[in-house]
Amino acid sequence: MELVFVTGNIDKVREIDHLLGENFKIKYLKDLGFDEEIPEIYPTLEENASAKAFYIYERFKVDCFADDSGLEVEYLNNQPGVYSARFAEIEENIKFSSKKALTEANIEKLLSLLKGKDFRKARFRTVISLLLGGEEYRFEGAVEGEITEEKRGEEGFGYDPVFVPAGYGKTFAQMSLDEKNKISHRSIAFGKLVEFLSNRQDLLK
Ligand code: ITT
Repeated sequence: MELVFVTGNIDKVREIDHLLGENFKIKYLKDLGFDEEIPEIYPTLEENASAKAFYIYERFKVDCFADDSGLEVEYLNNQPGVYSARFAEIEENIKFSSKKALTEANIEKLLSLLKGKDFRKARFRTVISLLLGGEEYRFEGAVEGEITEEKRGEEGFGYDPVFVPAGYGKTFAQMSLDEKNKISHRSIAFGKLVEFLSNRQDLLK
């Protein structure tokens, strides 16, 4: 059973491949000979995940799934959301030369917008859109927490140094990957996808 993961990120493919086991063969965009950037232009994670999946379905007529993730901060009306990856670039007209510099700037912008605020609730959210025979199924994972006042920890990526999941006294960046994966938005969403696929093999070609 073949499924295409609409991503250019081989690490994400390995992770899901491992979770799904041998009954499924996961391909990714490179396997289709596709290396264009699919535009992520919509204001919600749901729309972006769907748009990416439909883009590949229309083009190749293959069963596929796509994901989109972001950080939603309640005080900021759930921003940066879909703009999480490039938060420091939007409305600023700046381009950062490296991913590391952009991540630093994203965090600085977030901390300065929340400076002096007590209300710091936030969540990481992942949405997956799965298309089987052109029919869409959606899965979501979220982890609630709070934004710290300063960075803590060296592990992980993105906003991990400033996010403390509810019920934990440390940031995602102070956790091992295994520890983070037990509770993360992405693993919750992918867990739901894996459970669905394992129970509904009849839907797959
Ligand atoms: P793709 O190429 O797969 O789109 P991406 O880096 O855009 O990779 P996501 O869509 O999963 O990754 O996430 C968008 C941004 O949200 C990401 O660049 C981070 O800034 C932030 N983010 C998502 N998940 C995160 C996590 O687990 N820890 C920290 N930041 C995260």
